[in-house]
Amino acid sequence: MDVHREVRETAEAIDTMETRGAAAIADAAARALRTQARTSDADTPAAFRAELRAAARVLFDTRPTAVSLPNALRYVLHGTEGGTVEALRESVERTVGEFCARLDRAQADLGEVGANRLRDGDVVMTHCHSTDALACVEAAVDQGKELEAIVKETRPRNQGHITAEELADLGVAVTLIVDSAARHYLDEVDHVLVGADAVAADGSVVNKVGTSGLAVNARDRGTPIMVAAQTLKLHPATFTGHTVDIEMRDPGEVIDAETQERIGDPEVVNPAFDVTPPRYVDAIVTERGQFPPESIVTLMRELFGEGTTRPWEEP
Ligand code: RI2
Repeated sequence: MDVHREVRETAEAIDTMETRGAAAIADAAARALRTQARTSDADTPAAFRAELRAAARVLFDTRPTAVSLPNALRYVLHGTEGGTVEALRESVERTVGEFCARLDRAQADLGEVGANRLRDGDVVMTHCHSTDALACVEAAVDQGKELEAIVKETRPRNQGHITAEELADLGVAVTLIVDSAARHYLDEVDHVLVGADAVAADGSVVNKVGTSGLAVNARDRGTPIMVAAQTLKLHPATFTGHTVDIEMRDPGEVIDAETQERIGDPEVVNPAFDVTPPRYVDAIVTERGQFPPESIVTLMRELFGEGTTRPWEEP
């Protein structure tokens, strides 16, 4: 099957995490499908659709946990209609345009909702790098609130560094800590603020590994934990009992081969995500308002109906 070079490059960039973050992955995947459609020389509608599906498969096979990826691919594939190749091509163009615009709007709306939870002078603790979480801080700063942040570096890839830089650009005073210092500083924190790669129907939050331990510690210290997650992160298949696959990444991200060998060649495992049970989460902030985790299922029913075939579309 003729999958365009740019689709393979996008897949490679997602796989190697050059393109990362659930929202950015969804945006890149939708745009890659548009490139496939624009450049397709399929001569029948069936061949065109088959090409699009093949491209979607290449993108889908990159990272298993962030549900924004399959949600984006389904949105484009289901939105593609027409009886001729030209009509189908135009339909992909329109659907991808709508999708990307909706992503941007959703994040801005979510930011406004999340900002209402943040007061002037608050200190937030972050884990990893989430554009949804940063949208809340940005909206709060735009409202004139002064915030401070304690930023966990987030081993093994130190994505907290990206958060530190972006928060500093927003004028937020940043303190960077190693992950294991989080509990030590939780007493000084008003909110733990994280993103999500997937939210299950029972309100469990799948996010960068270390989130669940942070949430348990925060609960113990009485620090509220807010999760910023556009509805694109809601996982429709969890309605029917499916669990979310946790991506295992290369041990080389944790330790270099030489050091590994020197310390007795232990087995090294590198799960990218973990699952935070709903009882450790205070609020899930979406572009449709904020929800206690236990009631996210109501929003999912409203958005998806009982079915799982057409996720992330308006009812
Ligand atoms: P936004 C990231 O995963 C982090 O776990 C982050 O919390 C989540 O995606 C959501 O990111 P990774 O792709 O969509 O860095 O909020 O493994 O940007």
